Amino acid sequence: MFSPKLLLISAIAVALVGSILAISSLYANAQNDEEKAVNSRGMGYYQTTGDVLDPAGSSGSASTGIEPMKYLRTFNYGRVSTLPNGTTLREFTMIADDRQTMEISPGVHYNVWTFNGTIPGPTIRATEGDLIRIHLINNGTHPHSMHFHGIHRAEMDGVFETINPGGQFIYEFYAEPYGLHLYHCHVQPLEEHISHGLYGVYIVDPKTPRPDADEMVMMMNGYDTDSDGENNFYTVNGVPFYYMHHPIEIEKGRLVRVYLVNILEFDQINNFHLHGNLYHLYRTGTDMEPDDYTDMVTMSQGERAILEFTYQYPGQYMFHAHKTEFAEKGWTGMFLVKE
Ligand SMILES: [Cu+2]
Repeated sequence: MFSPKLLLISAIAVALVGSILAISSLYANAQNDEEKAVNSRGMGYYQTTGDVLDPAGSSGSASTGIEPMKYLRTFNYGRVSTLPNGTTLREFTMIADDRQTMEISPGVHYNVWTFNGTIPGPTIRATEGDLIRIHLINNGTHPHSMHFHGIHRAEMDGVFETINPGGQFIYEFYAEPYGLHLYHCHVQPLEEHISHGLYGVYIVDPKTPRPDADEMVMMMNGYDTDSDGENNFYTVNGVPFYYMHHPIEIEKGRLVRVYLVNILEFDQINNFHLHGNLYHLYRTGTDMEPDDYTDMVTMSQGERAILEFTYQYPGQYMFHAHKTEFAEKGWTGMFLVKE
């Protein structure tokens, strides 16, 4: 039904169309690369993340209870007064709740368990030797507690005295030693109480303060949104990919100090890799001499470290878990170094 001549003409036509398509697709790719290069928010890196949430084009967070940019540099020093013996008293009210549902990632609603309505809970900060008084109120439907890392009496450890719904408890202890610590609920099953969000950072400053720096807190966590004992999302400071959409602005030549804590449930390890730079690493922050000068630190649950670095060159630098699965499921962010 087709003549050989007609077949030849068709073949040439197909080849021509093919070449045009190939050339235009090359042009489109070049354009895309150009767009990516000028896109200050680095979007487009995650176009093929499969069943993992793809945040490109989304706002990054619709939550009110999880505000990574606000959380990053907010330190709570408590209600301060001075005791007759001269000791500084810092009082904090902490309200545990487990009834809220929050959008932890665009379109993903999850039953969050919170201290003071946020994930992570407020960063508590004091100076070595201060007396800390925590008023815990349990507004939830499960028993909860607060277990602080650091040195304190056994009855202040938050393990045996679980606070029932509607109950209250006062924890009191001295801030020691200086360093980077954390707090979390310690009620069984522990993995349930931690994975739902009952944790926060606790910083004890040395009496002689550390050098001036742009200070920030980073809590590495995850969410098991389908309750199968494995995380579906990984984040730093509560929202997957948040700092890819909202890079953390820092100044060239200025010392940056990151208080980095790992609370990740279910997975054995987590880590932090910095691009284009190395940092001085102070494990647990309990010594003023660094333990390492590196761009990689790996931590198990409960481990923490202070990271100090200064960028010499302006531009965008990623930081992320050097565990590809975590990075691709949300644990990726960006520093924007400005002149
Ligand atoms: Cu709890």
